[in-house]
Amino acid sequence: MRSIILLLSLLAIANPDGRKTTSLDGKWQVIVDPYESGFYDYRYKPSANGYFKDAKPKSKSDLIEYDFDRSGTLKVPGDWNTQSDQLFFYEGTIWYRKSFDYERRPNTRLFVYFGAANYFADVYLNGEKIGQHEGGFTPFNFEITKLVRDTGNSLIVKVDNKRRRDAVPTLMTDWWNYGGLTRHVKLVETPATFVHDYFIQLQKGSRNRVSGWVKLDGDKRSQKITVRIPEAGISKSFTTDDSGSAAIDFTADLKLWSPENPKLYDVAIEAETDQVRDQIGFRSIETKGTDILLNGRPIFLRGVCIHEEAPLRGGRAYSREDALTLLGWAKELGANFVRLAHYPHNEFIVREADRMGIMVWSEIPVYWTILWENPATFENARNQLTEMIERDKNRAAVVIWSVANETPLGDARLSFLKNLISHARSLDSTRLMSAAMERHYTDATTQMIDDPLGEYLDVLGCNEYVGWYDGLPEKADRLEWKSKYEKPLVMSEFGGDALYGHHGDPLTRWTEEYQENLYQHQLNMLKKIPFLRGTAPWILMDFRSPRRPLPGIQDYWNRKGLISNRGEKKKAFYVMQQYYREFNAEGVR
Ligand code: GCB
Repeated sequence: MRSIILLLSLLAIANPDGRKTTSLDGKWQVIVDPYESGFYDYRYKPSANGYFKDAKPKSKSDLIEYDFDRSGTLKVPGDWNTQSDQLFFYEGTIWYRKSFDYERRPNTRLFVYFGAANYFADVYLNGEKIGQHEGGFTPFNFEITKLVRDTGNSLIVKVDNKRRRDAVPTLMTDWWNYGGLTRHVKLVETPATFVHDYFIQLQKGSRNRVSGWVKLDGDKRSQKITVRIPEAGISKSFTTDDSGSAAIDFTADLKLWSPENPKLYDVAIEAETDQVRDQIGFRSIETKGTDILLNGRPIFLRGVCIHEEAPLRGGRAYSREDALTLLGWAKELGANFVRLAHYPHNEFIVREADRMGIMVWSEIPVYWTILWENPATFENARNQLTEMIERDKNRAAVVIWSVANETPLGDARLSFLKNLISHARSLDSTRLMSAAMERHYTDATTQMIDDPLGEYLDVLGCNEYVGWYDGLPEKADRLEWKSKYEKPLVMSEFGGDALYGHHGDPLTRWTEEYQENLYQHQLNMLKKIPFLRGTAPWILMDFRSPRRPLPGIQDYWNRKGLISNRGEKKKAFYVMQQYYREFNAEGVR
């Protein structure tokens, strides 16, 4: 069951007249349920009287074996693993309950919106199931207009983060499986017919033609709508058709968004029954031969990869403050680009990137060895791709959608990814498509990019660990890179682990000196690749990973950060910073 009504990005709604949002953040009562006995009966059949009923004994003889009121609490937003030592390694089900009163205004509709729940959510209001959602990193919502009561509502979410072979991501990843209601939860009250979604961007290849669409949802589908950009003197009206949609198309003289001038315009979408305001930047992004062109001019993506790991405190990042710290460090490094790995990050970081002038690569967790032949796995990946694009399609910062990371060659994988790429293009024809692909040695010193996926991408992405998993750092000096494709390459990962404060000679693993040396040799190699148009070292900050147990060094942290999880900069940070300083303001050497 997919959510039928899309409420867009909640951060878009700056206009409180027509819409009202109420936060459900804070403490929720929780029941930890490793056997899912609040969901299944002893025959492992779905139970009619599960915990979602939020029942209370009606008499002293009644048998009810749970009680939300007397159970513990967890903070929302927030992963459960870092809120309690007992839950640190927990993978399974936790039931969340929030009680609330709500007086809905007349002629309105009410939705409950979740920024993300990792991984699978079953949602109930007042004992009735209102929907379910799969995928841990994208928003979803359900309409509760008819079910909500003025007082005493019980909203219950069963969140299950058990890993599954057929899921996206699958069983094996190199990041922590933080479970829970990891992003904000809100009630959103809209007019009976409301602006359901819009796409307002420059048309591909143009720098002055805005085109897209607006969609209404509700009974009064056919309305006059006006798109206004006051600062640019734009006020254009359109009429939505019987299905509530209108195409929009107009020319405008706009200051274009770029890292040097991340200009955002106030944009208003005014229907007869609803109004939405957003801040939107306009820019073009294209490729020509091996160049990436931003607003028609070649640009080099001076990047860094980021996991959604909270700076300083650890756990899943979810806030604007987290985003400002991470992007602030990226800026200090000299970056004009971030790769948000390996799943869609929270909306704050994308919004802040828009404001700070940092280009974004955004991706879905089609990571390593997904079940390529399973139709349900494909549908799931496709849905996560849809939800990622739906949320962030109006952000100028986002220049690349990526569909996969280090996936193994094969026919089923190729057709899976081809289908994802064409789906993404059908939703958004304006951005560049990429993926971190496979590559191989044709001889001891030649790296060849010839993954058949390259044919379908605009930008080639490649992860390589020369000097870490692949030889010692000086191996990079001997390598030559070749590509079968006349397309730009972004080196989407490279690096090695170092524990901050651990010192030794440049050939001693885990030391800052080893990592520094590795970066020096890497950069010598990268500078020689003629079709290289971007770099995103792995990674900005250390992040938690169950695959990294080495005591005293890793302690379940992947230590490839240029910055430690406590915010300390390692020596390699300054090597990368120096390299980025060699570029001019437009990012070209
Ligand atoms: C990779 C993966 C990334 C890992 C990294 C590593 O190639 O894409 O998710 O964390 O290597 O540290 O091994």
